[in-house]
Amino acid sequence: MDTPAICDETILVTGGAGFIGSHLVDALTPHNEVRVLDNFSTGDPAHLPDDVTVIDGDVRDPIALQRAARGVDLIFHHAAVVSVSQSVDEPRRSNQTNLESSLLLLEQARQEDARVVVASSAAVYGHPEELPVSETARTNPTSPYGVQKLALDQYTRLYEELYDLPTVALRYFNVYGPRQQGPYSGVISTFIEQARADEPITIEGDGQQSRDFVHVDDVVRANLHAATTDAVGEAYNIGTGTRTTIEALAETIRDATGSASPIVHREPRTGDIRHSGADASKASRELGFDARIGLESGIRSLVDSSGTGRRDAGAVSEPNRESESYS
Ligand code: UD2
Repeated sequence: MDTPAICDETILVTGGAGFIGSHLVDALTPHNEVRVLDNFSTGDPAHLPDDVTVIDGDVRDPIALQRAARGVDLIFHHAAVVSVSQSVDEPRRSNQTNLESSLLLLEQARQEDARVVVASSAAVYGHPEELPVSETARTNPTSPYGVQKLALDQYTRLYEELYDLPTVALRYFNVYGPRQQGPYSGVISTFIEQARADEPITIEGDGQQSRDFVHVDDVVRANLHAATTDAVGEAYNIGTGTRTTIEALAETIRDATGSASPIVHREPRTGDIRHSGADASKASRELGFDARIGLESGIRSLVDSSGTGRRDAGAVSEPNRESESYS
């Protein structure tokens, strides 16, 4: 199915300066009025196009949220504390951002009668009992982050059931692509950085653990399908349906970069999920969404691009920013 076009809408993207959010903003901006609510704790203003309205505020702040959501037709909710380990260290703090503010956002959406698409996660499944994991599998998160995403996912469904609000939750598997940066950026960007620097590529554990890696451009397409589907009030796995071991990933990245890096093993990560892979058939059937970018070509284009995919700072003019600070 072709990717649906979204035109002439007023759209809010929370976390719109972040990794996934900023790619979504790029796709929406040419044909819509797009607002971004971001506190720039991890988001980067250089990722934003010029013709977007930026509200520099925190999603936990009801006033900022109210202003950002006023008159919108559609909300994509990507603002979150994305670090699983941070959620383990500070469960209440991550809960405020990942759950309490999401509830504020759903309430705001109700007032505006706006459709909502939320970023959920494969973290809702914890250690999957079956592979590939389908949406009906047992949910058993192993971190506060996973509990928060599961609660958000369930609230999203409930808002459709109780209040007839059109909502969709997208359960992302391991997303990668340009602009993924910082300490919680994921194994692909870490390995590419290590390979480029000819430093050892560090596999945690035996490398036989596996993941379903999905390119951010596919994730953007999934969001556009979710924004236009009639099959609302549902959660969908967003992955490719193909699992890759971390060892195979390390070799693919070493080959793609032409690096001389040795591949080394260190201690496994405490609590690491052994295998994670999506049954992606529900999204295919009901949303008409199928991932198109295979891992090798995704890595190849990432390696061939100029690095993190950041814009040249000199080439970016300041976006139309409504600057406010919230503590
Ligand atoms: C992903 C998500 C996380 C959450 C979780 C749910 C990312 C970046 N994170 O965590 O938000 O949804 O899934 O289960 O997508 N590894 C190495 N060497 C390194 C770094 C990582 O071997 O230098 C291994 C790591 O031990 C793990 C695998 O690579 O087995 C993937 O790690 P990750 O941090 O990219 O993502 P994951 O699956 O832990």
